[in-house]
Amino acid sequence: MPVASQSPTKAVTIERFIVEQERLLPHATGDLSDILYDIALAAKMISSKVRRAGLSDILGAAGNENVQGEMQQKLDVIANEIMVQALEAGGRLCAMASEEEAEIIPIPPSFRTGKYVVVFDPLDGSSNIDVNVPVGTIFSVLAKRQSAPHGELGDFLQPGHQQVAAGYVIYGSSTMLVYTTGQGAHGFTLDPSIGEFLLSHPHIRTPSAGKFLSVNDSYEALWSEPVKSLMRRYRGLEGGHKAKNVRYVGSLVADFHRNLLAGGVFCYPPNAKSPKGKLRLLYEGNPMAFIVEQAGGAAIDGERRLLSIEPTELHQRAPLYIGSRDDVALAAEVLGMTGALA
Ligand code: P6P
Repeated sequence: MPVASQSPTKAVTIERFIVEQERLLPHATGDLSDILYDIALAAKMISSKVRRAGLSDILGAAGNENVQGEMQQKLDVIANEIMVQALEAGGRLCAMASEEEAEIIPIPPSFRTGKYVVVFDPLDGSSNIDVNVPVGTIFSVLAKRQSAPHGELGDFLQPGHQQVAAGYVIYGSSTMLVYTTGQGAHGFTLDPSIGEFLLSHPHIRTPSAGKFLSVNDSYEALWSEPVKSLMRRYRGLEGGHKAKNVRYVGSLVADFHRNLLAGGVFCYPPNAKSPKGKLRLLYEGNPMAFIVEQAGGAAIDGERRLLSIEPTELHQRAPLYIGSRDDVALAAEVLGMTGALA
């Protein structure tokens, strides 16, 4: 697909890019495009809050716990409200779901409903907020599957390969939005001087083998022997593999984004205390897996392709090995996975 020119005089806004992509799909109605516009607006609003967090006395915990039992940060609550308000009125959704809310979020009766659902983590890595480490927003869009007019839990419990769009925003040294609709993975950088996301990384391709390993090895004593062996191989201590540089921010979006662009593998293995690991499937693993596969990478849970998992719960967790294809293939081999990577 021809990608609009990258010359500075022909800056391509995310809105224009979305329209160009929509034109490639004859059956497209524009509903998905409208959802992506709304998410881009929410991203600008959250970015503005995050950029001023240290100045607006909104740092620190909100004083209550979320459904995950984690102390909610004030920005978690604000980001969640921004996402809900940006999406509920557009008439494109029949429901939403959020890491911050135990149950699905219905569309208020005053608004029309549509044929999609969106599930999101409004501010992933929020424990890093007070120390100015990059955080992010992650989202996944699915087509409604149940027949009822309003969204139901079943509309969300679909395997990740059913996603129609997925993306993330990283609030880092710059604010970037990366998304896919299945036509490649594309990155946009926010120019705060004009308030526009401009195409900066068209058709992202992740290196087949990466130089980075992202894992929290404080859990090493709790890992299985195959996982321990895999990490020794990534570190060049076993099997004659080239040692990778360990880079672990503790913020999925930051670790994933660096590895996506530079090549590498992010691992959150199961451990004796958390047999499914920590990361949530629907709004952390699946959206990242859709993006990485579109960029030529892979994502597994150690037993199967991540996007093939049939979810049974909204907030279910899944182990995650995601990034450069050859690095994930090594994980599949060492962990004894038999199915295809993708
Ligand atoms: P740990 C942040 O809380 C998060 O959900 C992800 O963004 C991050 O990758 C992970 O947890 C870090 O978890 O156990 O290494 O602190």
